[in-house]
Amino acid sequence: MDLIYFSDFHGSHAKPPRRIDEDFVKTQISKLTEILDFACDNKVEKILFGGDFFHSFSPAFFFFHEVCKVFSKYRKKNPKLFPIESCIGTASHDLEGGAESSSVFSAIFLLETLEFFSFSRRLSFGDRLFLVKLHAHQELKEVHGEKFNEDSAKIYRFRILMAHHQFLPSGNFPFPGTDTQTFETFYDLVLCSHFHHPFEVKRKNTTFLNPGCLVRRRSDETHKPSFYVISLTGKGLEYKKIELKSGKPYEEVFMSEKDVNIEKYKDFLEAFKCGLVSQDFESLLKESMEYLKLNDIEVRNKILKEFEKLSVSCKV
Ligand SMILES: [Mn+2]
Repeated sequence: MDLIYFSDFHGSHAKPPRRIDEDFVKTQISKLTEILDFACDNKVEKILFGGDFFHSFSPAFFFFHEVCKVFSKYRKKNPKLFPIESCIGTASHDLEGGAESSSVFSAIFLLETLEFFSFSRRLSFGDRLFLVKLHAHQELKEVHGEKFNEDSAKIYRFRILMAHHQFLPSGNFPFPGTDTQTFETFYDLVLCSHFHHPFEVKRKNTTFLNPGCLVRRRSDETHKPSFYVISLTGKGLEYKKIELKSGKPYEEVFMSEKDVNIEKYKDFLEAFKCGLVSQDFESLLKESMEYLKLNDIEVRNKILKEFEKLSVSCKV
């Protein structure tokens, strides 16, 4: 049984400021179709999507329509791939504005009605797979309630948690979240999203996978757009990361680094502000800049300067 996992599509009609695509909508649609083509050509049984399908509360109607056209086409081609199993992540972004008033939320329910997405809390595939979803803004403790007792562990061969949650690869990265090293889990696999940078972490019997965002919107998102193929076989659980053929090299996607300005780091700084408690800022910054492959002294100084302002408001 093969599954596909991808996340953080962040679809939008509007091109992010630093992207240089001629046609950003086309770029995004091509990534969706590449994944769906792969699924059709490789006997994939289910597609799992980690959340953040749209980027904002209000996707433009024409963009929404483009997405529906793609899904309709592939549903005809391979009905078994639908609905796509999804976390409501739509997002951390979309739900923050208030679910009731959000047109994205309405759009998502429309998509669900059309059977493109399923947001059910959990599902099982025979005795092979038990999948639990942690939607955005659900507390981790809610899935702790899903722990397997010995009996259910005997029934289901594979246990997967798909979570639109800020799982982080290590304890010292200055973003707020849950360290994969400290999260007790009974799952074979935790499919992560929300944090847009890819990682693979193995802890005891659990593997944490994050393919990163499928569409790169911010210029610190330097990875190649990828998805995972997860195979559940008689031998066990295997996974493979596949880079999208349509994913262009970083330099062809974003404006050159010469155009760097402090605007680019606004989110980064905000994240810093939230993540800081009492850690040593200088070393955190150094580590983070290395992680984000930033080595521009001028940018570093600008961040430090900005931080001085921020530190006034975030001292605990
Ligand atoms: Mn996201």
